[in-house]
Amino acid sequence: MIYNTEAYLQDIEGRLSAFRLRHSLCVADCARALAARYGGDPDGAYAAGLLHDVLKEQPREEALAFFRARGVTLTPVELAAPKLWHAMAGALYIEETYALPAEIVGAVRWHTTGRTGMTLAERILFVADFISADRDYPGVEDMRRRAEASLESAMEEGLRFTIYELSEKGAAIHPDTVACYNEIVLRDRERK
Ligand code: DGI
Ligand code: FE
Ligand code: FE
Repeated sequence: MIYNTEAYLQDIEGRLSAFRLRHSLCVADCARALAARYGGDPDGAYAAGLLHDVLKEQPREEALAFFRARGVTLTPVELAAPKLWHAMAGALYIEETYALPAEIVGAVRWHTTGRTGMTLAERILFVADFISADRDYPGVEDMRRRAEASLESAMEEGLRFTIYELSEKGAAIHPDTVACYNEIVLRDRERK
């Protein structure tokens, strides 16, 4: 697969603020490094990183029209959480626009909630989004150390953090987020 990096860059430059453009470049770099470390496809990881938030700044009405036009129905949890939309819409968009392989489309599709049975490419992007060079939150250093030890360890902590933050705010937790977390902690327990 030959990735048209120039086209992806032009696309995100036209759609994203300077802040999120920089984030996307950092996630792409980080995903490429994780792919090299964990035996993934570095070029694919880089492409997924560049494009993962491509529709993050799409206006809500436009996103809803985008789903409507494709016959996508949102669950009540999804309807209540516009922050989840860019992963769903972004995956459809890059598939339609760039005919990217399923592995890249899946990485973008699941980068926000996670899901059970995540592929290597999906886990790489999920973790890269948490530990990219632009990220600066309390605990990011711990996350980076975990990501060096194993993707699962970083994912578990990231999901715990997300579930904690959302529940603290009284927000709904997407069932895919919960399922992803449960799968990881149950698998850990098996090993102990
Ligand atoms: O797009 P980014 O900001 O780089 O990162 P992201 O795609 O992981 O989005 C993070 C946002 O998504 C954050 O504000 C919390 C929200 N989110 C993640 N998982 C869930 C969620 N919101 C709800 N309601 N439920 C979830 O399970
Ligand atoms: Fe995102
Ligand atoms: Fe992101």
